Amino acid sequence: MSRIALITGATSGIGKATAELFADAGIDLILCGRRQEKLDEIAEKLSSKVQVTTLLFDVRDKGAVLAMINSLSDHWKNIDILINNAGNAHGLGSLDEGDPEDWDAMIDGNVKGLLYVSKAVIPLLLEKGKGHIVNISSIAGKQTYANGAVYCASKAAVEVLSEGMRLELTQHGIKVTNVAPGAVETEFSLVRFKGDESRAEKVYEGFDPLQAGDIADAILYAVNAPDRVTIADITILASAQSAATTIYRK
Ligand code: NDP
Ligand code: 8X3
Repeated sequence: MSRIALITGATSGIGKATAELFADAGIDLILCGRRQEKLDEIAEKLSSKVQVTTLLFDVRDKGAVLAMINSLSDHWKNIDILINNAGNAHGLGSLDEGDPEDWDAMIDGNVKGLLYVSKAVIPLLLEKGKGHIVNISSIAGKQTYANGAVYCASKAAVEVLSEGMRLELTQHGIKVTNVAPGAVETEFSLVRFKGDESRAEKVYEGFDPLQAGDIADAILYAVNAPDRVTIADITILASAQSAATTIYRK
């Protein structure tokens, strides 16, 4: 029987690439995001391969998260895999000059949003007595950099939540994988720099950055591991990157 994966942030970047790879692997999909037209486009493309449904919600909206996931039919509630991927950086600035609205977006989305989605899905996995949660953290959750402290803090929280989930859920047959990518060329920098395309492009100039599909490959590897194997932590850097902010550019 095919598995069902719920992927947050499926409209772009890593989430979208994961949806595409999962579809190739025969995994049915619940695609979540805030842009319905993107969800529809991706769902239409992938529905020739697997069953697909979509949920429109902002992960920061606790009520909407719970209502939308609870609105799934019994068939779709039979979730095997949760990919907690939705998130972004907002701004790049010092703590004295940073915009508290950006801090709210990062803490509310990357941390509280991940918690709300997990709270809605974990009971479904517990009922099944098995499942797999993959949390998308970042190298920024392991290494703090100047002007990114709030984003780094939000991802450090994801690292801790992955550990906490593993401690609580292993006994119930639920695996937890933490994935920490380095620089991946997605819409991430465009969002961080509020639509400034030339600033976003500069982030990936002079080296070969990771592509979303590279992270999707690692996620598929983790969810395809045999029952006896838990891939607990995966850190993936671009080959030109030796640390969060150390990148060798030509
Ligand atoms: P993208 O900007 O391409 O994708 C972000 C996704 O998250 C979109 O689908 C967006 O969908 C969704 N999203 C963002 N905020 C919310 C929200 N409040 N509610 C619901 N959905 C939301 O970036 P990436 O693919 O790169 O990012 C995916 C994850 O990977 C993030 O958690 C990011 O922090 C992490 N990451 C990225 C790295 C990189 O260098 N790119 C490196 C390390 C980690 P929509 O706008 O439709 O809601
Ligand atoms: C995204 C990677 O290093 O730009 O999480 O923060 S980084």
